[in-house]
Amino acid sequence: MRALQLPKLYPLTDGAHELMHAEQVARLCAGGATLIQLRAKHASPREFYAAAEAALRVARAHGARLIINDRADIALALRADGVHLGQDDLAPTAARRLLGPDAIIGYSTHNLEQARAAAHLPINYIAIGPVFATKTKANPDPFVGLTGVTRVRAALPPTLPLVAIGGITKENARAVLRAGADSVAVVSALLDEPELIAARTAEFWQSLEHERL
Ligand code: 3NM
Repeated sequence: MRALQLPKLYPLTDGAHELMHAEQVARLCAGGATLIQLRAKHASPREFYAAAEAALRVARAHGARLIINDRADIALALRADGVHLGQDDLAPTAARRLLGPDAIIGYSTHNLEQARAAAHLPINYIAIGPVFATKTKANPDPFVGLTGVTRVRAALPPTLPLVAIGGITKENARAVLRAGADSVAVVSALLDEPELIAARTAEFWQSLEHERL
């Protein structure tokens, strides 16, 4: 398992969006995204596979990496760059067995206890969230705030990258990075207006590049 250098901005696609996943990926890549997660909560496995196949083709054409949310089987079948697992998905140890040492495996946690329990799993990054209130996720856990990010960072091995998610915008992202996250995962602040996805992504990047961490 190699150490993963995460980009500071990690966009996710949204299955509820009016644009298809592949088109969301195209616009996110046009704005400079290099690592994207495909998130399709209500798709059937067959729909999910087809959407992921199309999105992966676009990501590869742009030289970006694509992580599949929830489904290690689909990541494996498509030779995607990795999988992002939730607390109720296939366990990270089993996903690692399936996908091998080179796949990126990310793992969602929602509080300090879960993050501590995840620290020594065979994963490439931990996500903590929601940091702030979010409308994107159904039944979100209580938000952890910036202090939650700092506490989780302090409880993890320094070499394990931390992704923060939930309610993150261009305006609050720098504070989240300063609180200890290596990367911010973002849905609505990038995707809310279909015509502005590339521009919003580019502006988000610019706002982070001025940040000296
Ligand atoms: N996971 P937005 S919060 C997909 O807490 C997701 O693990 C979360 O969307 C978690 O950037 C979240 O629009 C939604 O708030 C993120």
